Amino acid sequence: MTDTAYTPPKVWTWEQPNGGAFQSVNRPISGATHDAELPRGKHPFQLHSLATPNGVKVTIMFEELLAAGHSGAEYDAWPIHIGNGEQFSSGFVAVNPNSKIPALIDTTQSPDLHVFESASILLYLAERFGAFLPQDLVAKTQCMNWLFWQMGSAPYLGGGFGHFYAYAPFKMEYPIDRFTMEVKRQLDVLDKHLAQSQYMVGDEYTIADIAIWPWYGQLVLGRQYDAAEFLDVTSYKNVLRWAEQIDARDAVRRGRMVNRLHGDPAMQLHERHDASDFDTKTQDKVGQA
Ligand SMILES: N[C@@H](CCC(=O)N[C@@H](CS)C(=O)NCC(=O)O)C(=O)O
Repeated sequence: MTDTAYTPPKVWTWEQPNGGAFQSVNRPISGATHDAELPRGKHPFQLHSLATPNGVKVTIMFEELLAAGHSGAEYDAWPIHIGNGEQFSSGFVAVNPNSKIPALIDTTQSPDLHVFESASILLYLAERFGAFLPQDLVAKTQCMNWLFWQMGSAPYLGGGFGHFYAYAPFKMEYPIDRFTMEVKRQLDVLDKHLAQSQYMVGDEYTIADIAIWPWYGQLVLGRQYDAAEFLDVTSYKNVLRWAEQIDARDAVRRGRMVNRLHGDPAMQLHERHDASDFDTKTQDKVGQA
């Protein structure tokens, strides 16, 4: 593959490998590639995920629910190694036919209820526990506006900017320019909104914050794509203020640790089955044992 003008053929065909960080994983077809059941723990909720921004939304939500006293939100969190194609196991595909983390099973429903798409999971849990979702029609609608904004916007950040800036086989000016412009516009949207508002919906911390922070909050905190300087993230002062405020929450720190398989060993809790795991089962401690 070269960085020259491309004339598409009449009909596209899949020619492996096509380069990039996910070339061994991505395919143009859906469905299971192999038979494997998902593991199952003892808690009401079984989460199959990874500590990417989409995964972290859900682990933050669970940790926030538990911190707020919703003991019915106890969960087992199992890692899905997406680089090894575990999202294409028969067990995972049965829960999420789209083969993307996060995927959740509510075992308290009969039969088991499968929930996929991170916003659907956040909304499901918020309604189930009556938490982090405003009751009032106006505030709830504002919360939904920003929740859906995140779901529509983040693919430009992750699949667009992040892919071409960090994961593509070589740097290409056109897509990097195109998606940088869009991501900076999105950051400006957030910055103007957060100049007027403590959280995404007034002074109430909601699932809109929980959805947006793992992507845009962590971006301005310099944790995404090694792109903080390139995007001049510190110029978005209101986003930074909001990002630091949410980053300081204990439940957010715990949520970031769950199903994390890379980075600082003290921040990696590969599986989460109990609140005590944060003290005893992080990789720095497991490594010492
Ligand atoms: N819209 C989905 C996106 C989920 C998603 O893209 N998950 C990625 C990790 S962040 C994944 O599982 N990728 C594996 C793959 O593409 O095969 C959601 O919000 O849940």
